[in-house]
Amino acid sequence: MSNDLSKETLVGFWRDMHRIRAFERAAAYQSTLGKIYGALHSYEGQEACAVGVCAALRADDYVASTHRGHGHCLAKGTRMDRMMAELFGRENGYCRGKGGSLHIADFGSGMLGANGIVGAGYAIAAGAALTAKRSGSGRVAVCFFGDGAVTRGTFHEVMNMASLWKLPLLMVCENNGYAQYVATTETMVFRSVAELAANYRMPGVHVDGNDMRGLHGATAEAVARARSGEGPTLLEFKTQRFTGHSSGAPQSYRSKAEVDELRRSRDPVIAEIMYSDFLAVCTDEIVNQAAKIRYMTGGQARVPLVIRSPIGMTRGVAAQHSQSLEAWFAHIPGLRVAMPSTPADAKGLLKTALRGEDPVIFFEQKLLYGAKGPVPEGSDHLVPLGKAVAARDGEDVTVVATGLMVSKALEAAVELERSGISVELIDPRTVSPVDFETIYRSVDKTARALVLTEATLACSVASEIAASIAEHRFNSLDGPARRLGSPFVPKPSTPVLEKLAYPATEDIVRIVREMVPRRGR
Ligand SMILES: Cc1ncc(C[n+]2csc(CCOP(=O)(O)OP(=O)(O)O)c2C)c(N)n1
Ligand SMILES: [Mg+2]
Repeated sequence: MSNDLSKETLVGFWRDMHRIRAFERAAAYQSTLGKIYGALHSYEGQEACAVGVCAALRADDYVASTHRGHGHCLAKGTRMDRMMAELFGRENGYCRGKGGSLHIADFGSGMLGANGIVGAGYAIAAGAALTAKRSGSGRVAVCFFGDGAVTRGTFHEVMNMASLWKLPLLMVCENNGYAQYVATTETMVFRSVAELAANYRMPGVHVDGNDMRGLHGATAEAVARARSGEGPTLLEFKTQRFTGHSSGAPQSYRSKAEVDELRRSRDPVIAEIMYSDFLAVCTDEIVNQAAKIRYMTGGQARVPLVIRSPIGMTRGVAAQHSQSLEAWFAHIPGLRVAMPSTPADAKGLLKTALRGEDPVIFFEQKLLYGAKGPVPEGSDHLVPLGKAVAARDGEDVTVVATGLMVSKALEAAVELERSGISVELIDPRTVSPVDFETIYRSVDKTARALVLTEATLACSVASEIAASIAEHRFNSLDGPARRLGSPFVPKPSTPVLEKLAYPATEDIVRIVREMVPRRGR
């Protein structure tokens, strides 16, 4: 252990910790002024971990970080000004303003990136460690992760392979006791993360994350071990975060009474996957298990599972928190996929889903959480899955839209009405199954179809609907069925680019005008 750190070294560590804290305070201030757009996850309170670990590394060693990554970046040697520029969405930021706080990466200083997906760093760091080992560069890789990330399957997969292959890898758990709004004592059966190392035949070391000498010394030992080819080490630092989970996040987000009520009223399993983007980490369970078990067992087993998941755009949360991935699941036989656009439909579809016996993915567009509208009282309000509704009657063109796109289409319809174009708006309400009959009936009447989606247009449900209209209603159509969706780019974090990354009301108006002949208009 390097308990013999000099006074100069310790003062240097102290200074580095204060730099991180000053950065976090400045960023938080700019965020309250509205100058920083996306969410920030402050590292305040945990500074000793990043500083103590990174001080034991070489400049060319690798670090894979987390959503709470500012401290890791600064401790690894990134520049404050370019980091702040990234937070401001500027061209001179480390990721040219496209990644924002959650994705800061600077390969030049070995920083492989913060990441919006919890536990994503495991495979990235293990890959870097494998590269280091194969190339004989002598580099080591550090993977920072929180206690909440330990229950992800990839943790265990990487622990196994890293030990088996003796990778030069440091697995560094910053255990602050919480995963977002949940105490991890409620989600983990084990009381110490470090103790897991024994099962994977590697050293596991538990150190107080405020004990700079101890954590720096433990890291230095692990680094020496990794460089000499002896393989990985698991380090656990007991630490604390001083702020809420992220900027503006409440520190207690729901009451005990609410949780008790949820348990009491639970019938089938309700799960909530926060942000549909994260469905990617449990796709096997959904796609290969839940969706298929009824079929594969010849009907012996049912999976009455409803997965609620917020989907689509909201402000400034970028590429890993804004996607509309409904097409992934609409593609899978055995799953039903609902996408309500009104409060009444949200209630009616959810009740139907909960009463059913098969898995339903229930996508809730984030910006619609604030939507207002009448909601029928009582428990009998059921909306069948697979039954579309005409959100507006019209004569000249059929517009098909789900989720947030319904409100955009309604805005466009009002605008078009002023120039004498009458829009019929069909909301399928579920994208699997799709109520094609209702859509076809409308197209038979209007002879024109425009299908909207918030998702990337390529391979979208909108493409499927437009293709079906073209195939089955060729003789009814006056022109090709048109589509409008998001461009084929990951969602950016800056407001200027974000605006361009989604279909807008003006786009709907423009395309409908192109489709409907001028006649008497
Ligand atoms: C795969 C995935 N699931 C859920 C989330 C939402 N989320 C963001 S941070 C977080 C908590 C993570 O807790 P922990 O790993 O302990 O890190 P801490 O925030 O405490 O630093 C969660 C659940 C996410 N970003 N990615
Ligand atoms: Mg935590």
